Amino acid sequence: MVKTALITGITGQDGSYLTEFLLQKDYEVHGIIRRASTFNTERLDHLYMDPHEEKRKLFLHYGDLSDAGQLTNLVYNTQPDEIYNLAAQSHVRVSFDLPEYTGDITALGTTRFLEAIRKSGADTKFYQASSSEMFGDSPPPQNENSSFRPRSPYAAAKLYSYWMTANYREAYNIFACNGILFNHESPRRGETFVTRKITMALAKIKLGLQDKLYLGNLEAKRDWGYARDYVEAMWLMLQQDEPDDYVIATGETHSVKEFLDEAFDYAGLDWQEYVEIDSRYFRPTEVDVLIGDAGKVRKKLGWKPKVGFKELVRLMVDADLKKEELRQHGYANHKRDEDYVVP
Ligand code: NAP
Ligand code: F7E
Repeated sequence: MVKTALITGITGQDGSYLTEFLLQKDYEVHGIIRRASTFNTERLDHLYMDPHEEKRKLFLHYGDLSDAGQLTNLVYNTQPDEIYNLAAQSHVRVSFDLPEYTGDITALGTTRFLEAIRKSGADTKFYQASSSEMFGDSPPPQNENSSFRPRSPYAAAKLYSYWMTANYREAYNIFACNGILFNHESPRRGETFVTRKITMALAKIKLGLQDKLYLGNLEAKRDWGYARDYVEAMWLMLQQDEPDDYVIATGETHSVKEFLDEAFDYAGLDWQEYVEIDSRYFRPTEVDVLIGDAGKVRKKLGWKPKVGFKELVRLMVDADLKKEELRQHGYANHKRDEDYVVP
């Protein structure tokens, strides 16, 4: 039996890795994309299938987490076995500028989806992209039993979605899981998150195209894993007999400064010569230290990360250096094989 999955946020970092993963498992994948005046499908282009292709396994539909009617139509029409709700206004700093919009999409968007499942009566499993940000200043290491102390509009919105997911599980017997994922990165990470901002700037500095990198708080510590590893954990949660919530993390923490050390050392440069502090990148309230305790998922689902901190930093530096070099040689739209080919 071919399984069907419906993914929101399919054009994002995790959406693209999850799509690859599910296509390899022979799923039929339906993704919801937003209408934009510019193309927003770059992370999916290598998987795109012509609508005239008979054996097509990937289908893209217009929709938005603000549009409950369309979400209900899509759930009803695709009758998915599994739904992965990855869409969100996902940037913590931006959520302080757009608190209401972040609440509308990152919080209420989840309720619209859960209601779409309930109203359409679809027999589907539901994955909610919850976040370590929900722990805020809860003492580390954080696990499924730690208290939630959100420190941003984004975190508060994710926490609302977390509890709505748990409530629909209890109230309506929907197979709904929260994956509480700690930070995960990759060469496809959005360009304004700190890791990617660093590796992209480093590539330009190395090639003599940039001489300064402006950053905010270098003392913050994060538990950084590799996005490709983490999408497997999402899938595993929905393959169980019972729905549950799981922390996904590496169990190691590093400061932004340590990320700079590792990345610049690897490229043979000293970051102190290039990095300047700009207060605009500080947050009104910061999450100082995140360290995930992923003991439960390791024990119950047998999941553990494959890529560690050093390897992650290096693979991101390598990818951005290669991309920048290709751009310099005029291959503006060149897709790097190691980045985009399904392994
Ligand atoms: P991302 O790269 O920022 O992708 C976000 C996705 O959501 C994009 O596809 C975006 O579409 C879509 N989206 C945004 N607003 C939407 C709307 N109103 N309607 C429909 N789609 C909308 O995020 P990610 O890093 O892949 O993360 C995936 C999910 O996990 C997010 O919910 C994020 O908050 C959560 N999370 C991420 C991490 C992490 O470290 N990466 C950790 C924990 C939880 P466009 O391409 O059109 O913008
Ligand atoms: O910041 C500091 C910043 O924006 C990490 C999202 O995927 O993970 C992500 O949220 C740290 C923070 O990620 C800059 O203050 C310093 O302490 O890369 P980030 P995040 O805020 O941890 C969680 C788990 C999610 O769920 C989110 O969706 O780095 N920092 N200087 C900076 N951060 C940025 N963005 N830019 C700077 O210049």
